[in-house]
Amino acid sequence: MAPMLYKKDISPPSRGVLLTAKGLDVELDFTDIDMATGEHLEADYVEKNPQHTVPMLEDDDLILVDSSAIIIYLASKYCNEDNANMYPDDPKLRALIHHRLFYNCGTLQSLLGQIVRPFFFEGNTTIDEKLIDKANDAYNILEKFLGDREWMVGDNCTIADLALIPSVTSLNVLVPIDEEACPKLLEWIARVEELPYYEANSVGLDDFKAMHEKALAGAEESAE
Ligand SMILES: N[C@@H](CCC(=O)N[C@@H](CS)C(=O)NCC(=O)O)C(=O)O
Repeated sequence: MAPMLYKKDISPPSRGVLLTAKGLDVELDFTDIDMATGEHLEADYVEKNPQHTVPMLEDDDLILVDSSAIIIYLASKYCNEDNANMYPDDPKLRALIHHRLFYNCGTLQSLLGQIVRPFFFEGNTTIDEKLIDKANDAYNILEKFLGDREWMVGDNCTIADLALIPSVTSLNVLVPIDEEACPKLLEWIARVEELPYYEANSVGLDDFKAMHEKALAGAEESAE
């Protein structure tokens, strides 16, 4: 039986797992969890995942929460000789990949959460200046992670790129990346968009953009 991924496409961490599964050619089954109707808070879901988040992976007796942990598990289990460079054996490259995943979880996802909550759910479409500064700071850091390379770690696309792209492209909807300050970051986004399985991010990103537009329209309406 294929592992079951509980996810929602609009959720950036869910998209990181979807991209990784596609990139590694892993077959998954899917259950959509509708957070708008509180499915993530229902007793049977919370029983499995006390953190009540998506994504969550169920693979036989393993229940795994947090996109970074899921992405590393899929890469550890399913990397083969055809895609070994997505999660290289070299301990130093692996350490850098893990670092980018931790940066995604600790900084980018946390920042997105702080901006998204008031924006999408409380009708407050003015983003706090401090959060805008933090987003620009994060873009500058990512620009430096890239350096003169095309990918976030090493010489090819790895799971680090697949984990980061949903957060970066979603944050870019809310706080646009400054072209002059971060040209390499924008080139990296364009490079990832060329991956044959990029749709695993773009479908949910379109939902995210639609929700952003709806929040802006709602705020305009209530101002009239
Ligand atoms: N670090 C976690 C973040 C997961 C997360 O916060 N997911 C959000 C959706 S994007 C969620 O499920 N929120 C519902 C809740 O926290 O109750 C991961 O990478 O999986």
